[in-house]
Formats: sequence, structure tokens, C-alpha cells
Amino acid sequence: MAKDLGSWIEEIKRVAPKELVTMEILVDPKWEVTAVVELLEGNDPSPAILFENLLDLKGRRSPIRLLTSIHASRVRLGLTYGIAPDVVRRDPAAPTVEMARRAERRIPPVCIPAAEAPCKERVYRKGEMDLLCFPAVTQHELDVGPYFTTLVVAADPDTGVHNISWHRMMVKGPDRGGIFIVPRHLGDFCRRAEARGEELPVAYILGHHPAFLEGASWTLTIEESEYDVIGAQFDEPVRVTPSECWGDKLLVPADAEVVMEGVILPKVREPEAPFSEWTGYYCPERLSHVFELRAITSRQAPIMVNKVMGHHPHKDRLGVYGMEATALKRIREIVPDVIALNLAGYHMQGLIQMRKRREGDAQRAAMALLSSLLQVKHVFIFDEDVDIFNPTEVLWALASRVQAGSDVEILRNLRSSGLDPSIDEGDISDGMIVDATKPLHRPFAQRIKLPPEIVAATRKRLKEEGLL
Ligand SMILES: Cc1cc2nc3c(=O)[nH]c(=O)nc-3n(C[C@H](O)[C@H](O)[C@H](O)COP(=O)(O)O)c2cc1C
Ligand SMILES: [Mn+2]
Repeated sequence: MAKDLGSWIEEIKRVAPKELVTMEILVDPKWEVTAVVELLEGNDPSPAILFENLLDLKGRRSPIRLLTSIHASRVRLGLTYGIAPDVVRRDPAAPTVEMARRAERRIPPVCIPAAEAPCKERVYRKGEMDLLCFPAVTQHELDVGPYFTTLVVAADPDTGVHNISWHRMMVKGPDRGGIFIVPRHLGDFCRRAEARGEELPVAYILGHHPAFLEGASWTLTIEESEYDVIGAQFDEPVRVTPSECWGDKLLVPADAEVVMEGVILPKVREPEAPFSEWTGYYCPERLSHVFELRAITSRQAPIMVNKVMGHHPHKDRLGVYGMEATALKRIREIVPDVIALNLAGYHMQGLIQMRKRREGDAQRAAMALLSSLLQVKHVFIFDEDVDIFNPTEVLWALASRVQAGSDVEILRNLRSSGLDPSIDEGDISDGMIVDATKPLHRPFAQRIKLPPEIVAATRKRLKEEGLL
């Protein structure tokens, strides 16, 4: 069976049913979806939520379901890669370590005929279906309007190499969207198409298996295709199929839920945002690229994916784990003694855990992280005995293992994503490295602990007494 969103949902229901809540009450995608997320995300586990009964943007009951908060729990992240819940509970780093391991390989996609592609079970004619027929979510109070929050597939206008990346898209009308493109690969495609006065064909993908969604966050070179890395994450080739409008010049994921084909218009920029971003702040209005819809295809009963952005405490880290795994792999290529990475909540900061053997390796690891991801500006490095997924441990280590005069490094003139509100202007940021590893040249105070056999024996006795 090819990997898709439906099979992932079934797997969660089977293995860890408490990880998914099905919402049957009628919900308006304007603010109410986010309100439900906000009220349920403090639960343990913080659930994925499948909304079955939503209004579309014309105020009608939508046949399209919506799944949100997919990776608001590490247990679900683990299940996305076939890792059992108890393994993840013992070792929260296990899923990203596994993702980095799988990324050693590349598995190219296979092309299947359109007639066999689930994403084309329904092919809509013009006028039958448009952007307003979806339950696109208005996330927070000051958002300009409803947004799609998933992926763009495009082919390099010169080489044909396919790129996949995440891009928010504001719904501006039945066939018009505003699309936010930070200058990376898709931005480069747009720039080259625009220089020739040409439209850039793209497909906006509204849902797929979560390993596909995380795989879209890998930062590769422009010569490499995210399809190949997602194949490696799947451990089997991604199935693709020719697009309706451009045939095999633009190959779309055959097992996607919904594919919205369209173009990015050359030399057109229109106001887009405010939108609530991953930073936890509204991104102010800006001039962004414009998407024009050409065709929609979908499964018979599609589920669209929504990602609530910028939410305290940033529970749903869908897409961020792909970045975390990309960076972990790169850092370990430079410093193999690195054990784990946690892009702590807001991914402007990274916590590295390492088994330090030589002085200077912590700094190397920090610089590898800073050069792997545009968003990261602060890096904190810890020894192997510090649980970097536990904020209390992290604060304790920062308090007890850092001397600011020698362990803190300030950097200047780093390019950033430009969304960080602490930046005065533009996208140039300061950076900081805080080395909280113990020095190797002298004995360091020993961490307090109990004899483990006493703890084990006492645990047994307390259990027998029903006290544990
Ligand atoms: C949830 C999520 C939303 C994102 N939204 C955007 C966006 O709206 N615009 C953008 O340019 N990048 C966005 N990104 C970042 C890019 O998708 C990401 O850096 C990607 O790896 C870039 O792909 P590329 O290396 O092929 O250019 C988002 C990432 C995530 C995880
Ligand atoms: Mn790319």
C-alpha cells in the first residue's frame, strides 16, 4: 500500500487511539478551528484533531475534512516513521535521528498513469470547484483572512528538477491566492521564469502522509529533488503522476489528498498578510507573489491539512522536524559526537546535546547548525547527561555550567528568514553561541544522584504498596 494520509490516520487509531480526536461538531474555520486547537492542545497527549464538519468559505457545509496538529506530539512523530511510542517516550530524539539516518539515501519517485492516481479520483471542470470551496482557516484575530498552510511543488524552469517547499497561501478570491516566498529554491524558479516574462507552473498540495510533509522541509541543493529525499523517508519511491495542465513537465504526488494546479504570475506582487507566523507574532502586510488557479483534482473524500502557526507553546511542530533532521545530519557530519538536536519550540534557537571529547568541538557543532538553517540565531550546547527536551534541566545546566565571559560568543551579520521581530530592519540578524558543556581541563563538580539499585528496589516496594 502506498503511503498516504488515510493510512497514517488508520495507523494512529490502531496503535495510539488517544493521539487523535475526531471533532463532529460543526465548526467555522474562521477562528473556531484554532480555538478548538488551543483548548485541546494542553491535554496529554496533545491530540491531532480531525474536523469532520466544517463550513467552507461560502458558508456552506463542506464535504472536505481537515486535519490539524499532526505533529503536536513526539509519539505521533515516531509513528510517522514506524517507531513505537515507548521508544519515543524513553528517547525523544529517536525520530529525528531515524530521519537523519534514512536521509543517507535517495530514492527517486515512480510515475504512474493519471487513471491510477488517487489524487485524480475527482477532476473538477472550471467553475465546478474553486478556492472558496475549501474550509481554509483564518487562524488568529488579526489575520487578514483564510490561509492554506501547506506545500508547493514546482519544476526548475531550466533543469526540470522538482522542488517541494512549504508556503502559506492567502485565499484572495475563487481563483487567486497570495503566496509568500522567502528567496530560496522556489524564489529562484520564479526569478528565472519572470526574467523571461513567463508564468511558473506550480501545484499546491493540501495533504499527504506526514513523512511527505516533513520531507518537504529538507534543505537540499537546488540540483536535488525533495521527491528523492521523501522517497528515502518513506523507504519506498513516492508515486507521482502527470499534472492536468502541463503533463509530465510538472509531476504531482499521486497519493496527495488535493492538488490545486496553477501558476505564479510574473511581475505581479500584491498585498498579502497580516498572518500569524511561527514566531508567535503577526507578520505584517507585505507585497507577495500571486497564484492563479487553473485546475483542481482530489480524492473522492479528501482531508486537507492545516498547520496552526505561531501557537504558544508552539505545539504542532509539523515541518520543523524535517528542518531539525536536516540540521542534525549536517552537524554530525562535522562533529560526529553530537547526539541530539532540539529546535526548542520556536526554531530560532537550537539546543545541541553532545558527548564532548575535545575542546572546540562544541563551537564547531554550533557553527554547523547556524549555517544549516536560516532561522536559527541562538545555539546552546550541552553535555550528554543533560536532557535537552526537558526545559528544567536545560535551565539548570545554563545556570551551573556557563561563565558568560568565556562561554558566550556573539556573532554579527547573519542572514535570517526576516520574520524575527527583534531585527531592526531587513533580514540581517545577530547570533549567539552559549557553550554549556563542562570544561575538560579540570575536574567538574559531580552531579547529585542516588544509588540506582536503591531507586529500583524502592520503586518495587512502593508499587507493591500501591503507592506508585
Ligand atoms: C510550516 C511551515 C511553513 C512555512 N511557510 C513558508 C512560507 O510561507 N514561505 C516560505 O518561503 N517558506 C516557508 N517555510 C520554509 C520553507 O518551506 C523551507 O525552508 C523549505 O525547506 C524551503 O525549501 P527549499 O530549500 O526547496 O527552498 C515554511 C516551513 C514550514 C515548516
Ligand atoms: Mn529545494
